[in-house]
Amino acid sequence: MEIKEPDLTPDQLKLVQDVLKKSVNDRQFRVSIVGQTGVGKSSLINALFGTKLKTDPVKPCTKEIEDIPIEIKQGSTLYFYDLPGIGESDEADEGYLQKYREHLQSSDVILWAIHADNRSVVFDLQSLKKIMEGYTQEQKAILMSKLTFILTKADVLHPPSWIAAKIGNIVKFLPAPETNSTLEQKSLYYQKTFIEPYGSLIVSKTYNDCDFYIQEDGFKCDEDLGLIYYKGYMNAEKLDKYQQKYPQYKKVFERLYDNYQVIPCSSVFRYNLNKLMLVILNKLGHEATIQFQKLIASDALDQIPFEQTENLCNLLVYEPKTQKTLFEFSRWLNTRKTTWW
Ligand SMILES: Nc1nc2c(ncn2[C@@H]2O[C@H](COP(=O)(O)OP(=O)(O)OP(=O)(O)O)[C@@H](O)[C@H]2O)c(=O)[nH]1
Ligand SMILES: [Mg+2]
Repeated sequence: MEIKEPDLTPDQLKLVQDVLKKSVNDRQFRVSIVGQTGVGKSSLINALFGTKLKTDPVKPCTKEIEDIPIEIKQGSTLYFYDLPGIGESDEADEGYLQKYREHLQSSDVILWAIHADNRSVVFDLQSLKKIMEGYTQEQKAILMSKLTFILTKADVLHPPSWIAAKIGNIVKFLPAPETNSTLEQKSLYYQKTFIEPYGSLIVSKTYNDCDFYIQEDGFKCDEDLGLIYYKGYMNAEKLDKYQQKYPQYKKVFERLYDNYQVIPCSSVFRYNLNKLMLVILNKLGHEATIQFQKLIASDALDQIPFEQTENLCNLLVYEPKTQKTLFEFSRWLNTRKTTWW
């Protein structure tokens, strides 16, 4: 599906940058999660914040927008919004897309969740287009600048096995190199499909913590608010080029580049949740990064207590002839616990 967006005029660009500025006095940060039904949106919020949003293994579940206020420090709240999943039925989708259209305008960051094991893109692309129907160029640019695509349920990509690294009494899940490479390629594929076509419209921003100043096309600094903007599509080649030319600003380019990343994650394995939260906070701005530092400081989002890992392994070998269970992974793990580790 070829999409060619005309470039923004200087006035339009100024308007987009103004909307993306987050006033330091507006201490309510809003993050919304959207995507097809069943991709694991509610589960992801539960994994991030220990909430108990309803989830369902079979049928569409979230029917109304749920708001989840996360107050880390008094007076500054991070609002997460769980939206109903699209793809339920034509009639339901019409209402949901209308809700998306209204609600996304007031969100600061929008997570668009896609099942990691999916490869058909038409439904999501068409839904994105439907949301933007009737949008002006500036509104499209604002929406695309706020969007981050995520690949959910990354744990379903196997074999080869995922690696559970046991560190003391906690476990961190990592994909085996082959799975990691598949995830990287998938992320690139979705980046090319969903982000690149709108690349010329996207305005990415990050905070200026290093007297950043360069004279290159696409970059602009807002000295009053300490913000750096980049307009356009920052791909891996551009990142590499700028990092080589200005090594002192490596971290700035990295943060800008992160805004265009498609992030694979898993709620079940708690994989990459820390990285996802970091990208969200960076996208929300410096103020949010300071206010909600606690969420990412300890790496706890990616950790699972060792005793809970046995519930995540599901192999049971049964012989119908003898009606015997020959092997059950969780039991095996239990017997090894005392002897192995
Ligand atoms: N393997 C695996 N399953 C997951 C993961 N996250 C969610 N699930 C399962 O996927 C199913 C659907 O999850 P939900 O969180 O209800 O999905 P949703 O996107 O909120 O669905 P709607 O509310 O209908 O839009 C549930 O059975 C979850 O247990 C994950 O990271 N890995
Ligand atoms: Mg849900």
